[in-house]
Amino acid sequence: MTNLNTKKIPSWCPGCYNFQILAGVKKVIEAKIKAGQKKEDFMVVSGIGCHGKILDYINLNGIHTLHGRVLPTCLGMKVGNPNLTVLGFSGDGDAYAEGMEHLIHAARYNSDFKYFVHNNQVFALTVGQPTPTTEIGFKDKTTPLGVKFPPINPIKLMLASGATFVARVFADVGQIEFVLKEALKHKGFAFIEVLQPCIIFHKDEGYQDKVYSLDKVGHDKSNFEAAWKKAQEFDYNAVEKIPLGIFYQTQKPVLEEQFEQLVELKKKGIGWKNVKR
Ligand SMILES: Cc1ncc(C[n+]2csc(CCOP(=O)(O)OP(=O)(O)O)c2C)c(N)n1
Repeated sequence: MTNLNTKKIPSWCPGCYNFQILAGVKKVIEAKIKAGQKKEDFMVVSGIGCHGKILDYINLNGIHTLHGRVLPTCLGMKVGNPNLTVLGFSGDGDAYAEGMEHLIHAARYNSDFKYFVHNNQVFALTVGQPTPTTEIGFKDKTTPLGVKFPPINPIKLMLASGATFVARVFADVGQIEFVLKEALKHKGFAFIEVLQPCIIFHKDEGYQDKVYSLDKVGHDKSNFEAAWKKAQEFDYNAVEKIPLGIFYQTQKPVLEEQFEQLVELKKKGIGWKNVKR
């Protein structure tokens, strides 16, 4: 894992689960590069927040974009050069609050890029305010009376929006490796939620003791109804058991294959200069 390192010293808290996500992503990309892909084939987009620093610590091209705007930036990259492997990284604030409208449309458009949401159930960089996936009753200085509204369920939201790859993993190197490898094999938009408990601003919910693998219970990821049922087992509020793995995977037309110009661009290589308009 040497050539993807940067000289930046991580400013994440010691023990932050973001380190696990970073390590898993680097391992997979490093292997792809060893197998012949070029470093220049990859692009990383990150939002604003603790998660967003991932681009500082991984030596690949990319954009540390505006808060909530990871998805349109990824889409722009794919439309500009469909040959790129684009990986987007958001926090739950970035993805489900300010960036929410993009999320629904990203699932609908099915552009061929991969999207990780580091869900720590708080706006961590701004010191722990509640996000749309924070549990009822959570208190902080901005919400002294406690959160009153039920959290959204992003897995259900993505299933309902037509996403073709919907997964949830825990922030563990091995799980990140597994899911990224699968997502890269998938043709289309891949939504990957990562449970990434914030060790400073959110109480420890003991998620690690409550998770189980969908694979091990014979979940059929091609079955939408089964995925919908599994998605309801954890509502980000009361925690009893948390299914992890790929909830749903299907094949639908990919955005880049639906425009003649993009198909041509993909064949010819990089840049609009190659396309007759
Ligand atoms: C347009 C805009 N709105 C709000 C902010 C303030 N802001 C900076 S970081 C942040 C919190 C990010 O939280 P999240 O996306 O959950 O990421 P985390 O820090 O938890 O990884 C916010 C609200 C901003 N920088 N830009």
